[in-house]
Amino acid sequence: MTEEQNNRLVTLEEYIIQSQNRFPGATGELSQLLRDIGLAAKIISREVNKAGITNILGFDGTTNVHGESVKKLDIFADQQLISALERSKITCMVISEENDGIVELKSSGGKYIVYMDPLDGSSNIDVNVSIGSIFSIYQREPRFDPAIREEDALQPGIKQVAAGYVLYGSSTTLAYTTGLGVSLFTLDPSIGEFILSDPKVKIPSHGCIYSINEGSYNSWEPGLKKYIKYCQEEDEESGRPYSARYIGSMVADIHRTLIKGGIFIYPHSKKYPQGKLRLMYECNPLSFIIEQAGGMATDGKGRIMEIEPTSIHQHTPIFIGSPENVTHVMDFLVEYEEVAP
Ligand code: AHM
Ligand code: MG
Repeated sequence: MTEEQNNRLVTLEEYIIQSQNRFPGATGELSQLLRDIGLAAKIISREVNKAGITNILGFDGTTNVHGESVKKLDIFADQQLISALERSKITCMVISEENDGIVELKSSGGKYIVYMDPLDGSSNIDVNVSIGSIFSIYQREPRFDPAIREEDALQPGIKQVAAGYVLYGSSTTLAYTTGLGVSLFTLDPSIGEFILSDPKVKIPSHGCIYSINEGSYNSWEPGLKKYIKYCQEEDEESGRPYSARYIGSMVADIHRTLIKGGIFIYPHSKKYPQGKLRLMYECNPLSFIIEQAGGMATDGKGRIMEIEPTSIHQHTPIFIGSPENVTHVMDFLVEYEEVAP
């Protein structure tokens, strides 16, 4: 790289400071939080890249709160993120896929609540397929009682102050939003810095890719079956048949959807009556990102980010992606809605 090219690179640190300077009243606390997450992401990325050559790979013999097998890297990522958030003393509690209840931090007076899935798609670790970390940040509503309570964290997605993901793929990519569009960064391992790759990424308004685990086809609702058949039909004018792509790592599937457009669906089914994915640390943050890039995210009935949560680990179906594709699948769901006998 030439010296001139080097001088034009904007690091995550610089970008966060520049963005903060645009708001004269900003305290810098949220910026600090994003920097801490960025640092933890670099450490996780390093471990993910060498997973095959260290004994960190594989099951650690325990199960998480959902009864799933936990891999050592999940625990490593969980600990890295928690200790990064602990360092900056502005987060009062963390809710993580890997912990049953809330994790109260030493800085219990801190004003932020962080939800996270430290390593999403972890069943893909052993087969060298992309995985990711997801985070979602809320402010704690001010009140007199200083005790930390789980109810403080039960806020709808529209109240997120920031959210993002880190994708550990062929390169490590970080995407985040504070509600002013979505910025994308790529980790340059030679200098250990996230470099700005797109300050305002936009999702295509329509895409020719659908992404769903078709193994559960038989237990889908009629409208969804019809929509997927529609995607597979031949029609040159509308670019069909669409391509099917399903990685099985939500972060990777959403990242592709963000860049190339199309739709990602995880519906309810016989096996997962409420859907498999978690509202608070998978669907809300990724919906915030997709909406900020110009896309849409619904549970088949309404906007994901308007769901009033009743539990920190609750599940939801999700239809997310380019606005035209999401609107279209919703039309199918309504047209072929099953009427209770
Ligand atoms: P995880 O949090 O245990 O890794 O599970 C979530 C993952 C998502 O990344 C992905 O979209 C989904 O599970 C895939 O599920 P399935 O194998 O049922 O298609
Ligand atoms: Mg997950």
